[in-house]
Amino acid sequence: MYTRCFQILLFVLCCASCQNEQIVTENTSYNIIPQPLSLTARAGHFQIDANTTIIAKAESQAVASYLAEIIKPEGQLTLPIKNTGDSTNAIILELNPDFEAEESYQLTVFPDYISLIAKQPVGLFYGVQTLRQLLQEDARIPAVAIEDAPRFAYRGMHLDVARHFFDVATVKRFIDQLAYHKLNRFHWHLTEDQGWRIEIKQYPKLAEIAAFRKQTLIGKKGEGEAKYDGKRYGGFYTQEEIKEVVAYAAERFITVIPEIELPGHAQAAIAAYPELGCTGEQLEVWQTWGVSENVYCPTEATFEFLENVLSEVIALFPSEYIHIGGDECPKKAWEESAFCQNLIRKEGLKDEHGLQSYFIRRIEGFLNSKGRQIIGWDEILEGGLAPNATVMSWRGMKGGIEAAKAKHNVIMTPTSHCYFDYYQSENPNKPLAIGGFLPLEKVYSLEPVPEELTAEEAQYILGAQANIWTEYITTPEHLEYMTFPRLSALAEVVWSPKKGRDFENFVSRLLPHIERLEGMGIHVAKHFYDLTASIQPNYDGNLEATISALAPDAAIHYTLDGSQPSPSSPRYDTSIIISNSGTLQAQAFQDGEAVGQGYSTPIHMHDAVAKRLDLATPPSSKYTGGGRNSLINAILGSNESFNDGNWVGFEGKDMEAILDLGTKRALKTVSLRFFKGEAQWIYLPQSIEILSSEDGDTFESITTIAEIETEQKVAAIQLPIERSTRYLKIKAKNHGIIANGR
Ligand code: TNX
Repeated sequence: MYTRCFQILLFVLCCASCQNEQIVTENTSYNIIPQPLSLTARAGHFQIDANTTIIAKAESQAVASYLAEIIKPEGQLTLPIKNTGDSTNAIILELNPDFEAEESYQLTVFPDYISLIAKQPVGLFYGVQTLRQLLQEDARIPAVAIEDAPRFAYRGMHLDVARHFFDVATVKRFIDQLAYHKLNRFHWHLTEDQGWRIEIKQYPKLAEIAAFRKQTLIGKKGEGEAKYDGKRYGGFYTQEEIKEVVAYAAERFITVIPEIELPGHAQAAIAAYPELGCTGEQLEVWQTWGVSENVYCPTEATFEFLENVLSEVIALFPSEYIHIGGDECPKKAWEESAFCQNLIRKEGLKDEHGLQSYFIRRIEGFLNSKGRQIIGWDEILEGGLAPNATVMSWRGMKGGIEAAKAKHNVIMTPTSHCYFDYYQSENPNKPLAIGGFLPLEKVYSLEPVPEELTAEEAQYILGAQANIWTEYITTPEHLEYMTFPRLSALAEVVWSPKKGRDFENFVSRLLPHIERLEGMGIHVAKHFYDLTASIQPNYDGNLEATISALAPDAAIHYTLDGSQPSPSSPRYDTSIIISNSGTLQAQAFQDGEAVGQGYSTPIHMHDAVAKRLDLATPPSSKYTGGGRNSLINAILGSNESFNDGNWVGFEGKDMEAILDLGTKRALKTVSLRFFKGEAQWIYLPQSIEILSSEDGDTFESITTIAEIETEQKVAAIQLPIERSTRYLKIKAKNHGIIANGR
C-alpha cells in the first residue's frame, strides 16, 4: 500500500454533525431520562406545599421516607408520612401485586393528588426518581400519566477503585447517581496489579502492603524512560465501610457486585504474599499501567487463599453474582513454571488456556457451592467456559454472541460503546485519557441485543453496563466529568424501549437534565457545547460555513476579523458566507457565559477557492477528509495530522486534478502541500507536473519537479508559473513503495 495526502492550497473540516433540529414530542417538556415506556401529558399541576402528605402502608415506608428526604421543598419541613388519610394534597404510594413487570410502576399526577403504584418497592423507588425529575423549582409537578418498566433486568455501571482509590463518600455519591438514572447494578472493581482495596481479615498484608504502591507512572509510557511521581499512593475499604456501601446501595435498590480479579491482574496480592506467584519472587505493587505478567500460580495454596478471600467477600456482599475477572491473563509465567506444565499434563489440559479454564472452573465450583454465580470478562470463553458462568463481553460483542449461543447469560459492555475512560471529545483542552474516542452519540447508539441472535438466544442478554477504568482518573471531579452525561445516555439504552429511541429527542431532554445534575453539584462534561464546523465552497467564489453544537439551545456568536467572539458579536443563524481571507472564530454562549470549546480556523483565500475541481482518480476513503471540496475551501490541512478531515489521500494511484478557473486568469504561482507520514505509509509524491489548457481538452506541460523532500510532516511547494490560462492540471505521481504486510 502506498499513499499520499495532497492539498491544493486549502481545505476544510468536514463536520459530521448536523443542524440541531429539535423534535418536539409531548415527552420533551417533561424531560425525563431515561425515557419512560409511555407518557401522556395532562393539564394542570400538583403543588407541593406545607400541607402535602405522603400516604404509605408499612411495606412502602422505606421508599416513603426516602421520598420525604429527597423531595423536601426549599425552606419547608420534611413532608409527613401517614398510613392512611385523605387523598387531597397527598402523594399516595401503593403496591399492587397484579402488576406484571417486576420493576414497573405507574405514576399519575393529578392537580389534587399524586398516585404512585408499583408491584414492588423497587418500582415505587423508580417512580420516585421520575417524580424528582418532574419537580420544578416552584415545587410544582406537572400533571401527567406515566406507565413505566425497564427493558433490561441488568442495568450496570462499573468503577475501578484500584488504579485510583475513591473514598466512601465519593462512591456513595456515584451510587446516588446510578439510582437517579434507574440503574440497578454497581460493579465494584476492587483488586488490581496496582492496588488491593478490600480489607480481608485473614490476610492483613493485603491492606498493609497490597493496598499501597510506592509511586505512580506519570502520563503514558513513551519511548524513553518512564517517569514516576515519587509519591506513595493507596487506600482500602475496611469491612465496615464495605458493609456501609452495600447497605447504602441496597436502600437504592442497587446490588453491589464485587470483582476480585483472578488469575491475572494480581500483582498487588502477590506483592503481599509472594508464594501466590509462580516464582516466589518478592514483587512490588505495580507502579505502571498495563497488564502485569505476574499472575496467580494455580497451586493448592493459591486456591486456599482465594477461597478464604472469597468467603469473606461472600459474607460482605449479598449479591448472587461475584465477578472473578478472568481477563488479560498473560500466560508467560505459567509457560515457564514447571509446576504449571506438570499440572497441565496431570489434568489432561490442552495448554495454558486450558489451565485458565481449569482455574476459573475451580473457583466457580467453590462459589456455586456457596450459592453464588460467577461473572467473568469474555476471556473466560478461551479454553472452555465454566458451566454456569455469565460473560461480560468487553472486546466487542462477539464474546457475548458466542456465550448467548452456548446458552450462557451475557452482559454487554463493548469498548466501542461502554468505555467511559475513553475520550469523549476532540477538544484540544480535554484532560488526558487512556485513549479511544467515545462521544455521547456513540454511547446512545448501543444496541445490546445483536442481530445475529435468535429471539431465544437474545433472552440470554441480561443487559449492559459501562465501565470506568481509572488509570488516568484521579479525582472525584474528573470521575464525574468522565461519567456525565454519558451515563445518562447509557441509562436510556438499558431502560427505555428500543422503539422510539432518538438521539435528538434525547439531547433536547438532556439539557434540562444536565441542569438538574449540576443542581446536585455534579461536574458534567460540557463538550455538549463544543462547536464543529463545515466550510464548503458554494461555487460562486464564496465559502459557506455551517457551525453546530450538540446542544440545541447553544447561542453561537462569531467573528471573522481575528477578535474573540463575545455575546455582542454577530449571532450565527443558518450559515456564514465568507469571501475574504481572515480567521473564522465562533463560540457558544449560555446566559452570556462562554461554554464548551469554541471553533477557530484561518481562512486563506486564493484563486482556486470555490472553483470547479475534478479528480481523475477517486481519493482513498481511508485518508479522505472532506473529499474534493476540501481542496478548494480555503482551509489548510493540519501540519500535524493527516486525520483532521482536511487532507485528501490517494492510495496506490497517481493523482490527477483538473481545475477550471471559469475564465482565463493571469496566474503567478501554484502552491501545493503534501503530507508525509511514513510510519503510516503516507509518502510524498515521486514527482509533480503542472499543465495548462485553454479548452480543458488539450494540455501543455508547464513545469515538472522530480525531487520533493522535507524534514517536516508537510512539504509546502511554491511553483512560479507566470501563465494566463483557464484550466490547470496537477499530476502527482505516487511514490510507488510497496509495503509488506499492511
Ligand atoms: C482493559 S476491560 C482492561 C482494564 C483496563 C482497560 C482500559 C478489561 C477487562 N481490562 O484492565 O483498565 O482496558 O481501558
